[in-house]
Amino acid sequence: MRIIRLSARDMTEAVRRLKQELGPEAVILSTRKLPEGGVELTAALEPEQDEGPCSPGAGLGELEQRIDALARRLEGQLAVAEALEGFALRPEVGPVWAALRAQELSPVVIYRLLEGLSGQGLWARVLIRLRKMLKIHPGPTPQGQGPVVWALVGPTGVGKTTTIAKLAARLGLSLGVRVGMVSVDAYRIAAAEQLVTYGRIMEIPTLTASSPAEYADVMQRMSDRDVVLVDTVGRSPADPRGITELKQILQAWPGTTCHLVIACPTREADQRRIAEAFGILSPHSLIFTKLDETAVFGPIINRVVETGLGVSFVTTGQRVPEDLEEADAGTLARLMLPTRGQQAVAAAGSW
Ligand SMILES: Nc1nc2c(ncn2[C@@H]2O[C@H](COP(=O)(O)OP(=O)(O)O)[C@@H](O)[C@H]2O)c(=O)[nH]1
Ligand SMILES: [Mg+2]
Repeated sequence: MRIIRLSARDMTEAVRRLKQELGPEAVILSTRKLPEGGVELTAALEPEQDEGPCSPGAGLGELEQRIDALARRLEGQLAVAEALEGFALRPEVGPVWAALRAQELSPVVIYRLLEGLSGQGLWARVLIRLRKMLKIHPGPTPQGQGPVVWALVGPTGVGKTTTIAKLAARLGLSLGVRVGMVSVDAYRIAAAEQLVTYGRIMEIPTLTASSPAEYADVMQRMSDRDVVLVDTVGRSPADPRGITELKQILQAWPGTTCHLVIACPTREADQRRIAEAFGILSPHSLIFTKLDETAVFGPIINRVVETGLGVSFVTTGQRVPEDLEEADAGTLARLMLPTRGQQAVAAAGSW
């Protein structure tokens, strides 16, 4: 039996609060007037009616079921909240909201894109806002005093090595920039071979390092270069220790700037985890790869908004050096419009 005692201004309020707290089954044991004014009420409840979801009586299976049910309810409520947000805007905004959601732009971003908009020409105005939101970061350009150092970091298999080869070819072979390449790899020296091979084919000096001291030494030897591109062995975002180790190596040359490589087809929640995990390397820009492998581009702007970083490059295929582009806000913004949005903008003449 559970006993509770509560005081209130008068009896009506005391009974209302008792029902609220213990439900209709509570039994009033006694009441008394308090000397300082108001009443005090003592009530009791039988234990079986008192059992909360986590009481020792509930079996594990039952608990799991209750948690599942709760999770489902929460998910449902979130979906409703999301929809309400959309409809709270103007009705003509609904289809635009839905189309942007299909591109997996986050509700927060969509809300910012559509806030205050109504009437005709919605897509054209959304395009303008998207373009403004899409921050762009310039690529590596020679500064004259010592090399500009770009280290590409990110999970395995996203295209870091390939992107470095494309960049090196673009800068070194087409623009005549003195390029050097460094492969940083604390464990698997074999992974450096891919870059060394590219270096040999393009006749670009390529060195490897697997400790802070080696990295500092190697960078010293690159001091006559305009741009040094640093390849890193991928780290799983689930392995913060590996990322910290990488940070220790890259810190040995303070001029190193990190640039986070994310594969565009990676799902939204995983991309967010990746950006968080690699955040300890304080990246300066974002590079999105494999744009050719997906038709969903919203996560690009989600990352820009969440991280506050600009996009420097995007890659659109496996060919070295062709499939690399400097990021452009207009082009990226248009990618995020669905076909009918693009048609609407084109028809309005504001393409
Ligand atoms: N479709 C497509 N494949 C790419 C692109 N960039 C890289 N790849 C491929 O992705 C795979 C892994 O690339 P790699 O550079 O070794 O990734 P790393 O582990 O991050 O260095 C290779 O097969 C590349 O050819 C791209 O933009 N599009
Ligand atoms: Mg690699």
